[in-house]
Amino acid sequence: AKFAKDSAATRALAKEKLFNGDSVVELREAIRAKLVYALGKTPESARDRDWFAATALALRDRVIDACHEGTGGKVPEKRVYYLSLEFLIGRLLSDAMNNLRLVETTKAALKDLGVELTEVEEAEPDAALGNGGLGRLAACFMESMASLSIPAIGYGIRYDHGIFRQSMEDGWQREAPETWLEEGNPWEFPRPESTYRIGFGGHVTMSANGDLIRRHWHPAETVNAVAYDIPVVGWRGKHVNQLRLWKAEADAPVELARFNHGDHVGAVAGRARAESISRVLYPSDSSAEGQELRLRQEYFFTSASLQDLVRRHLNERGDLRSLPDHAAIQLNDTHPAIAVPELMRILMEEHDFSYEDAWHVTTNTLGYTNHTLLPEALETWPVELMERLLPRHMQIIYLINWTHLEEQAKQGKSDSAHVAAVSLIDESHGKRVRMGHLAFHGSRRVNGVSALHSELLKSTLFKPLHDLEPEKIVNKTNGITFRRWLHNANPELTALAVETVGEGVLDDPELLIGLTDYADDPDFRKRYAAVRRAKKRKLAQVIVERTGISVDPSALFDVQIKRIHEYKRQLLNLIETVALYQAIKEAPHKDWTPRVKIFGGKAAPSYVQAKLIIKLANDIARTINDDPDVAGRLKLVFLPNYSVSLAEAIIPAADLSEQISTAGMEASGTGNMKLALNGALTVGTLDGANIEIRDHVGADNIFIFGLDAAGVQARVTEHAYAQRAIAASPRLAKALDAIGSGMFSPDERGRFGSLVDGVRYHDPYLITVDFDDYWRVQREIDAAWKRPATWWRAAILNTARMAWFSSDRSMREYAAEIWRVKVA
Ligand code: HBZ
Repeated sequence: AKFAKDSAATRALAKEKLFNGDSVVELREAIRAKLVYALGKTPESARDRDWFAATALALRDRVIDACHEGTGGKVPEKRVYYLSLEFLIGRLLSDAMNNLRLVETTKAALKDLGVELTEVEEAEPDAALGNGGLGRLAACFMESMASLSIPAIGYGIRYDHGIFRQSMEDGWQREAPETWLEEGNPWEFPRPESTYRIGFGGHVTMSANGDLIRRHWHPAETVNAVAYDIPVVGWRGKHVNQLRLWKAEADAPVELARFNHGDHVGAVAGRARAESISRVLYPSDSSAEGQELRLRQEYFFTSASLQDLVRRHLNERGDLRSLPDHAAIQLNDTHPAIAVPELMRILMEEHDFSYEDAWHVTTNTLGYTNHTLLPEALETWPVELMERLLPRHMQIIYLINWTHLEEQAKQGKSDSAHVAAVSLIDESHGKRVRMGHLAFHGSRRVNGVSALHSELLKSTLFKPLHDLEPEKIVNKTNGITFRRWLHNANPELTALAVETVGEGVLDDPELLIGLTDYADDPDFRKRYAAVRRAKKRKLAQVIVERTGISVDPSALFDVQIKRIHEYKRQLLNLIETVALYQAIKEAPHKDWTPRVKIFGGKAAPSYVQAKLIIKLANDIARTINDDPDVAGRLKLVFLPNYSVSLAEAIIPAADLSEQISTAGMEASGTGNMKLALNGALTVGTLDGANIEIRDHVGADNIFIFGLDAAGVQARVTEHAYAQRAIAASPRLAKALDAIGSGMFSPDERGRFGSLVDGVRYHDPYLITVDFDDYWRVQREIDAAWKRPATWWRAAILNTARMAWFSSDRSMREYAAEIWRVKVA
């Protein structure tokens, strides 16, 4: 390959030694070498995807250098193991470049090669190994732990197919498989030497050795778990952690006996069954999947991870009794809760621990984070399925439960109501293992993800267990990594912040508070608004490309982006849109505030109502976007295939952030934090972390409406609350009539009948009860938009006061109060 000429920019940058002595020329030649020698392409034939892979490989080398420089092979005092069935990490290139401080260098290096960095970034597929908030939280936490130099390994599954790709067909959601690994993954290192055998089924035998009775599990089936590592580089490249994802492989690729008998197809059939474990992410974020394959996934990755960390601990320390001193294992929801009996099994069966000693080690090593109170999302597994798939674990669960209930009896608490409430087994509809109770009981600390949510854990879901151990539940309010959600997603706003309060703000988000001094400065307001305007122009372009709808960047961009779920109340927003549409049509000459309502989010493929809500959004859009009576005042856009990278485009362009869940139902929310940090004003209920956001940004700079959690709890006990609310609100009644009678679905007038009837006669999410107050606050927002000085002041104060919601803060709190690991 011939050498490109150094551009002027390259010559300027080449003089600085930027990182690890890397100059533009060195990086450029490294990228070229990867393209030619690792990928076998020529610069002339390379596609953007090839340039992406070459760039990723060149940067990965630098991440590894940073890794070796940082830790220098030292054994850390204590490691955090974050077990999660989901890591929604998105694209990694801009993360890696930014944290290595190589953005400008990479841009110049690629420019010399005749390639645009933005095109290369766009060619990276999202690693979409998660559904929503829970998976994205795990990704933010991994980045923050690396940035804080907390030694950590994230453990999960290397799904071949992440969350499905969503498209719209006549306004209906269609799902297609996602194929992020199709062209390989340049970030990962396969580690076939770290392979573990995972057993399923079979039977348990006993043996006696003197007084000691031992039990041994003989699985009927084994599957291999093979490690794939993705390095996670922290801020300024000071520390690198690993995300270790497990791939399922058949124990023996072909059954030789069958193969030799000529049964060539049968010989590989078992392989498909084994490998199906890491094939696909379950696409539901709101109801526990009762399928056997799901339990297999949970046990598969939990067992592999525990075997791996036990082996590492033995290599480093020699004795498992000290595990709690050197390892903290965090369970991200109950998906890895099988860790409780699995760690017990490993200690008792493979390392001769007594039950008591094993219990001591287990309960001093595990921590459990709860993310939901919704009953349909709480995992329980039929005892019969557990006995068949994990017979030894079921025995251990019974043993743990027996010991637990004996302890209650000793304290004189053996009445049947109490026993039923604290037991690990639910016997009310067939016998089922309560995974939340199991995780609670097996952990040293249990945490909720916002102040309200943690209090509700104590007073509702875990009340009976909390009363027994009042110190166990702690609150750890969620956070977001500012590196991705401010610096990378909004470099323009970041540059303005740096210029205003200094470069230190990149390291210490608390310095954002310095922006408060400029909230009343008209010149600064103008610049802040100009950044937003530029982001809105870019988003408008994305919108027209993906939906064909053109929107006016000077309108108020009103954004609701999140999974589609009834409790998140996209339907409340849609009904208000219809009411507004009707109001505009009645008084077309009034001075309406121009709005663009932007929705994005996936519905679980089996969630009928959620999919109907998407269709309703698209049907309303079709009607109102073409109506000349409201032209320029109201538009509705449903952006398909909402993802991490789409969020990065939408969030900096949002003026208004819709956080309108029924109070008490959204555990925390994290999109609310991303939007407020980027200066969108929140319209929200007193739910989840919205309450804490209000406390930080100030009640004058957020729009709160509706019932609070106590109000909801009281109202649902009242008779016919929905009918009464509708009778009291002609506006609501009219909007519901329009939807129910087919105004937006002339091709099928009854399409939304069930949706509207659900609201009229049942309304478990209290849409009717909150509607009028929502309408009121929205009109207040219309008025606020017409006073730009106060609007932009409030927006600036949001950005200035959101520092506390950095996931660095969350991770420091976990480190100090749950994991007991030191942070430098
Ligand atoms: O976890 C979300 C909560 O709804 C949200 O309020 C919170 O901010 C976030 C992080 O703490 N929960 C989820 O995202 N849950 C899931 O994605 C999920 C996935 C598989 C399941 C159940 C839930 O089986």
